[in-house]
Amino acid sequence: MPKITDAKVIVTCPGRNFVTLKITTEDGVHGVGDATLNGRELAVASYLTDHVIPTLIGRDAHQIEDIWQFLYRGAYWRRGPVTMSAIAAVDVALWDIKAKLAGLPLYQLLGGASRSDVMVYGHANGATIEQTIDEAVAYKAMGYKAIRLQTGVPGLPSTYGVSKDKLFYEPADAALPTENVWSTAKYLPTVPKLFEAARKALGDDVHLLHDAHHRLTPIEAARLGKDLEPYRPFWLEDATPAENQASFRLIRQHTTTPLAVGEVFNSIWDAKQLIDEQLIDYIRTTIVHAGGISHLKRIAGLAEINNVKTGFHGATDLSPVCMGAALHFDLWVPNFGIQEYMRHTAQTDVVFPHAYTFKDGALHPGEAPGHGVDIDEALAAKYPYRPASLPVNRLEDGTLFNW
Ligand code: GCO
Ligand code: MG
Repeated sequence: MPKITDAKVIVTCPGRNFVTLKITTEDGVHGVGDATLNGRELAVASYLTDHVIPTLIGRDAHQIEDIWQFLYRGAYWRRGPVTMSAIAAVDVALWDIKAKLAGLPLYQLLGGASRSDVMVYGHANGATIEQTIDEAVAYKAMGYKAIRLQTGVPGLPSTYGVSKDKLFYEPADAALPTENVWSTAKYLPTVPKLFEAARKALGDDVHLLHDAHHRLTPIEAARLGKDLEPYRPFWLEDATPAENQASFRLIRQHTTTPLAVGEVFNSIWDAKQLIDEQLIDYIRTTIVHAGGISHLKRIAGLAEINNVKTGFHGATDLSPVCMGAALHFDLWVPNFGIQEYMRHTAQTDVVFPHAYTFKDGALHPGEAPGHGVDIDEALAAKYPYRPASLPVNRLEDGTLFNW
């Protein structure tokens, strides 16, 4: 058996913080898993170092399922983003090892390729509708077949999704949370205007997406969904906070705009009602925050029998390790929908050498054995952890709201 002899957590900040678990077997084969939880990185690092790693040493690296069950059931305290990110890191590192030992790219172990490559969506954004459309035109010229549109809201000093840098978006912008201001009344009329302008400029042969980032009530989300229908959006994301899954019944009754939810979910239980009742069209759970490949297989299976497709979260705060693992999953999963792709900075890309490549609006995970992503430890050590927090959001009268 390939016995686990070493495991360690590497925290690095090549432009932003990433937490990586590296597991090594007695034959010297190693696997890596992403454990990054934006704004709460050190909590997962400690969970792994203090509570998980000591239990891994000496185990058979091939027993992925048994180790997953041990970490999930064995903790007694089930679920939660910290626990599930830690479990995901172990799970992905072990799948990486198994595929390397088999001499196969990971997607072959999952069941082989179901498609030639993985359609991704990029992020066009700007302070005004005109700037956002210019960006979207540039994305189309880069070959993207699907583009997310976010724009500044007149009367609000800053808005979720509008970045300082092009190609990257980094909301964790200060050591302590910065404060944003929000007005749903100002936002709601802006988005249909953005989509109208986008269809005019981009035509019909491109998918357009939008993220409401948990800011609407169900009836407001229903209104927005209806208003966007003439422009045939690919999806409206996180229309309303999803702790109360039944909220989506109301949205569903009123609009045919497809709905996507799940980047903050960490287990199948967060999505069960949404999927069972076919209240959503795309499930956005990630490999890193929802228990790894082993658990996402279960979520995707439930989704498949309910006509829900995958549309995994792929923001810059998920490391290239997560992206690599997600791409193998996407290439295999029968009910694939789309993959989010926010590019990493060049600095991040060199710390995490990777086999995946972008071409014609799609990514391919490559043919390297394992998931094809590694970490350059010497380079990683040059970028020490820097505290960074996600912003908070207040209404114009000061009431704390959803960011
Ligand atoms: C997305 C997400 C991100 C999150 C970020 C938080 O759709 O990509 O909403 O932009 O805000 O991942 O850490
Ligand atoms: Mg989102």
